[in-house]
Amino acid sequence: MQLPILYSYRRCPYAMRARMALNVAKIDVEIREITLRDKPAHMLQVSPKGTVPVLVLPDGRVLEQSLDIMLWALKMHDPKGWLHANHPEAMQLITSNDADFKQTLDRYKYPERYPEYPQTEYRTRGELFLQQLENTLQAQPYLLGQQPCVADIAIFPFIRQFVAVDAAWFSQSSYVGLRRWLEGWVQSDLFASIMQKYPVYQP
Ligand SMILES: N[C@@H](CCC(=O)N[C@@H](CS)C(=O)NCC(=O)O)C(=O)O
Repeated sequence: MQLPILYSYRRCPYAMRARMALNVAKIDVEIREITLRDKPAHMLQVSPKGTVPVLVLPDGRVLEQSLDIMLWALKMHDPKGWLHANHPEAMQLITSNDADFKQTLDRYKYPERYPEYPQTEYRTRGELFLQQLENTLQAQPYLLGQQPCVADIAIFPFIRQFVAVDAAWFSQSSYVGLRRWLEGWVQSDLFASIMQKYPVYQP
């Protein structure tokens, strides 16, 4: 049986969330680990924009946005009810993450590329989103309530990256709920299973 092909990059947060949804939905895929500086010709042929993840289905359909891959996988099979939470609210949070927060994250990670402000300014801007999540996570274990949902999975890889810029700062910060939530995901079996290493795909 021909498996869907997932072009992926292990450390990419978008690819992480796609791999997590596919894993939970129990959809087997052929993972093709790429390097960003030398993308396979087939990947660029089916998805010329050149970002990962890209999912190529056996019938030729191509999903080239991580969120589309997540939603496609979970609509096929959602054993943990990740789509059952308040969908518009989940999508709103993901949009905030993917737009404003991701832009700030890039600046905080690479301040030398954005010298108009010091790095601390980018951290302060990112903290607007951290504080929003913290307010929620002080009152409940997950972003939309008592159970994890698609928003937790879609957002946590980006928070993980933000925190990794200055782990000492985060460990001493007042984000108690956020720390517990992040730690839970980072230590989860799910995360361990999608972070296993693959050799770079050789066509
Ligand atoms: N909107 C896309 C963004 C994906 C994305 O930007 N991925 C990065 C890696 S984290 C990428 O492939 N960048 C292309 C490059 O650096 O050449 C999605 O959600 O899938």
